[in-house]
Amino acid sequence: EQVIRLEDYRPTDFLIHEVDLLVCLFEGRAEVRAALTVERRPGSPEAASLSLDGDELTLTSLALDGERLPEGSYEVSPEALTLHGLPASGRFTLSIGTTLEPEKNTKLMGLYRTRGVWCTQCEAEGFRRITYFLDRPDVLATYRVRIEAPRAAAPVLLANGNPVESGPLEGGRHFALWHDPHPKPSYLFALVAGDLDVLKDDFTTAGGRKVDLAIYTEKGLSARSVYAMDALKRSMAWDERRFGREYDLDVFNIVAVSDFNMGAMENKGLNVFNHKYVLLDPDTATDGDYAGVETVIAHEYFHNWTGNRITCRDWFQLCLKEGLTVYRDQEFTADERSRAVKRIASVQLLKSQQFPEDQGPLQHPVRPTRYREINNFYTATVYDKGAELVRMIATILGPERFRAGMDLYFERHDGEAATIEDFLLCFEEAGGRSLERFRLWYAQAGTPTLSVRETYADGRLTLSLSQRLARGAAGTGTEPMHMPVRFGLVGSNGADMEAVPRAEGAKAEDGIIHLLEEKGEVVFEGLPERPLVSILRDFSAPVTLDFPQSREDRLALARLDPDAFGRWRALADLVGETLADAGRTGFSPADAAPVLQAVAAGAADEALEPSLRAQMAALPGEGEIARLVGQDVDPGRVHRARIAAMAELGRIGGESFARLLAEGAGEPFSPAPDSVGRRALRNTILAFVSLAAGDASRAERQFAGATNMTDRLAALAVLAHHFPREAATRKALERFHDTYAGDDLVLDKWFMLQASAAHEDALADVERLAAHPAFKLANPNRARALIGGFASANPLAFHRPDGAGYRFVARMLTELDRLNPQTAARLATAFRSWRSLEPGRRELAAQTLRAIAQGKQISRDLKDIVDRSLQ
Ligand code: B3K
Ligand code: ZN
Repeated sequence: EQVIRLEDYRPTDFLIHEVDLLVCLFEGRAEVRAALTVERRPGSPEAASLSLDGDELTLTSLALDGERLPEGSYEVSPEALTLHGLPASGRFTLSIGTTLEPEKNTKLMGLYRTRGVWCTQCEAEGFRRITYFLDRPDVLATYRVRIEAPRAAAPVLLANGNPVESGPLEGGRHFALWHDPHPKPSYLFALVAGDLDVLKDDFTTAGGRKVDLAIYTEKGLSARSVYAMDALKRSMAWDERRFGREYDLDVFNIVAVSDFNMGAMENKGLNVFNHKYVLLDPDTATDGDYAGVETVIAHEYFHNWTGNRITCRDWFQLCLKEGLTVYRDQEFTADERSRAVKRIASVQLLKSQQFPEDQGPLQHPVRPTRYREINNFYTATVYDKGAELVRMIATILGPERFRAGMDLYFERHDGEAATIEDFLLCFEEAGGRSLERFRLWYAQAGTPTLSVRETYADGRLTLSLSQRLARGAAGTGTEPMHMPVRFGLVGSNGADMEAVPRAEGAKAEDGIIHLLEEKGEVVFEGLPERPLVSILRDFSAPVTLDFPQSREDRLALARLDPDAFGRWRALADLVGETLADAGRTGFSPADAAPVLQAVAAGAADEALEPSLRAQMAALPGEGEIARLVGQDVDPGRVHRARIAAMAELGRIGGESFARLLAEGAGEPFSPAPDSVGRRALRNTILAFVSLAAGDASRAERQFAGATNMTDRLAALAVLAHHFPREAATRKALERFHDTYAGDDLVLDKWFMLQASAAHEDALADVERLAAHPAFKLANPNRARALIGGFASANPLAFHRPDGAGYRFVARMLTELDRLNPQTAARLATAFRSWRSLEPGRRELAAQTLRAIAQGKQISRDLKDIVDRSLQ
């Protein structure tokens, strides 16, 4: 099996300057003719042949400057086209004909058809499924694309860049010609043809360019893209304000499709989206969906500069565009909504998704150095830890110098395919500070532990810090790294104390301790009282914190810290420890009482914005508790501990929770943050109260009376998860199904909700759902709802002690792998923490993984994940 290594990178021997594509679409097939303007790279050997990538391609014609190539001057297979004896200098044109079957393309990479719509997905290596090409991100060309298609099936014809010309052809066909003046790598190519509805708007850039905006959706759905359009316009304005980045084409098009391997794709001027991240209205979408649409719309738009104008030299540099763009979309949401709430949500995601990856067999550095299948590296580590690294640069440099570094990066590398080194150099130059100890974060995998110890006497506080990184599955280095540690010293009056530190082995400035060595010490003198140490504010470094701070201090911080994130962190860490203990030895109401009282107090604290109260109230998920338990995890015990804690919390919240629920009932829907926060708070509490009372009737009433999907689904979740066998639950599920039977996005929620319901018969339910007429394995959203809902969101059932949950998932994945390897591989990561299970389950999970690996037709995608999981 071929391994691609970073150290083997070398530039191509040939350049491709221009791509002229003719794509003729017919029912059942597509004919592609590519005319490539090619030139031998100055200085590259004259004898070098040109080897173009292909994937399942059929060559139909081949010519060099209009002449057919003689036998023997080339070799062709579905995977490669190699040409010998090409001109030593000057430009020449290579014309390549291929024929495709989009209807049979279930991998959803390259050109495929979804609900009658032709569309493409090229990142990372899909363009080679359309034509033979140097399909790598450092080959930048301008594209001219002519699409010809039957007008009835495809009145809308779109490609990258600006529209040039369109018109009728014979036989009911028509054409459109598009030109993209910005040189781009092939992974950003896109084409769409179909019968679509459209929502139009426009945006005028700061520089005065009027941009036509359009969101295309399947027939009858364009009213649901109003919010996405609003998010797009806000994103465009924000990128101008915050980063000085303007849009650079006359049009910006978004197309929403039903069958898509991931969230969305940032193709130049023609973003293609999973319709889940475009279509919304209060009746069919939850507040979480609204947040998802806003984030993904912004993310893909921001890629226009971080990804498209400046792209990646090779796929090892993926975090250069992804980590940076996630950072940018997080900042957008923080600016548009609440900074503290967004930061907490990002940290929760990091801990629940990236930490387990970093701490298990799929561990890899933010910039990997080898891969077998690049599509398996679109991970939480590359995206979310990648964003944390950019955030740390901003923390280390401060906002002005960070912005100067970004400006320099845009100026210096515009139009180029860059590397992490290029990026870091811009910040070293603009920031006037070495990032030598910092750059190790890109190379060293794993979650470091930051240990903090405090001693106080006579107005003198000493903080001793140390860092440690254990070598994990990736086998990378363990050197000390530059860790910015944000902190505050909180007085009993709830205000930060002014304190000037003295530091050794560390530097402290502007509320940040810079730990650069393994150990460091900071001393504060002349303090009026013993402060409460609020450490790692803003989660300023992605670490595991080891700080044996007393429970009293943490409970005080949860009440008093003037930093909202600090309040949440103090409380969340206490809750996490309490539930981890319960997950090891069983839940003890007496032990948990003070912590749960603090949770209830946080939920009821009217000084906090509602979303923050909801975050204070939420308990960590079972996966997160399992991670905190660490070893020999019994997922059944973790589940029972969490349920017991929820019920106990409902009892503790008592009257105050009942009041909160009563107050909000009947509040009209609005997507505004306060309204979202109040719904989140009420729906979090609804589960606690229902469990405490052992009574489904509140949830039943909320389900029946709900005026929006958030409240309806939350109530249904309480019924399905906690009262699975009650007749009312069965009736509610049926009613929900019948109401939304024609709506795929809502039906996905119906599958997901049942797949994730933890109870004795969950597996039988999921097997029944897999045979439901509406279950379609070939649709990634549906597959993720059922298989992902079960394997990743239902630990109790997935980790059944008899291994039947594992075997069910293995069967589904093996079947899915034949249709769509990328989605199968992604879902298989549900096994990634198998080594931390108790011995019985550990052995059963390993057996299952080995059985998948031995499958006869296993794809490279799935095999890569399974092999690495087992290593
Ligand atoms: N760049 C795409 C992801 C492509 C995934 C390819 N397997 C979406 C995004 O991150 O914006
Ligand atoms: Zn991205």
